[in-house]
Amino acid sequence: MMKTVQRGALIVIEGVDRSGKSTQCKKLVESLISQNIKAQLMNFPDRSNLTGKLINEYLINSDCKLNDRAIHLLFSANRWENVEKMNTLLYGGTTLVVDRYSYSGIAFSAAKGGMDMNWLKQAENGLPKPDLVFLLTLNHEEAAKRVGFGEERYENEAMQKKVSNIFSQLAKEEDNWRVIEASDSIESLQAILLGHTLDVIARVAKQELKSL
Ligand code: DGP
Ligand code: NA
Ligand code: NA
Repeated sequence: MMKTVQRGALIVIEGVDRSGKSTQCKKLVESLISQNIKAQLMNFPDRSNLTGKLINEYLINSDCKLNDRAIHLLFSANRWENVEKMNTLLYGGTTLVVDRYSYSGIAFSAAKGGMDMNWLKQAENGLPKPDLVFLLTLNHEEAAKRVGFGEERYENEAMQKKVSNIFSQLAKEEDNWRVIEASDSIESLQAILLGHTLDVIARVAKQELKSL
């Protein structure tokens, strides 16, 4: 007899720093669990593993010098370190809500310049492909007002504006993306995200995961 796949959905939230991704990810997981849907939060970069510790040092210490391609590959390796865990959870029926993914990898590296887009995407090829990507958009002035902005390496206006433009470009090229204006209240944003997420969970339950 054929085994029926009943997998969870891979949901990613992307956006510039301080756009509210982490809050929305957390709330989305809580909302799903309260409806008896198996769900788990994942966060990239995952600062708890070996590559994550190096990445954390790079982000918090502006004196830390590291070649642009080397750090690009480290961020990518940090996602690869989690691939078995992701597949196990997804095929075990758990929906994953992921705070940043490969698209951050592409956007932040592309914003630095000097690296070919195809080269940047290559490191992500083969990772599980999201069933849905939310892009939270927020103008720089609002993001910069939010608590903690400016503490880490990339949190400056020039970088964030470039990243924001590259995300918008990716949203046009990639499928499964939803662009959401993030200046609304936490609750109204959450309602929109939850609605789309529930649709996708139902739609992909019996589909194979695709790869980037
Ligand atoms: P977060 O903890 O999600 O706020 O991410 C920390 C910072 O690292 C943030 O400025 C975004 C950036 N970042 C996230 N993923 C990647 C990546 O894959 N590559 C690069 N270069 N930067 C990333
Ligand atoms: Na950040
Ligand atoms: Na993250």
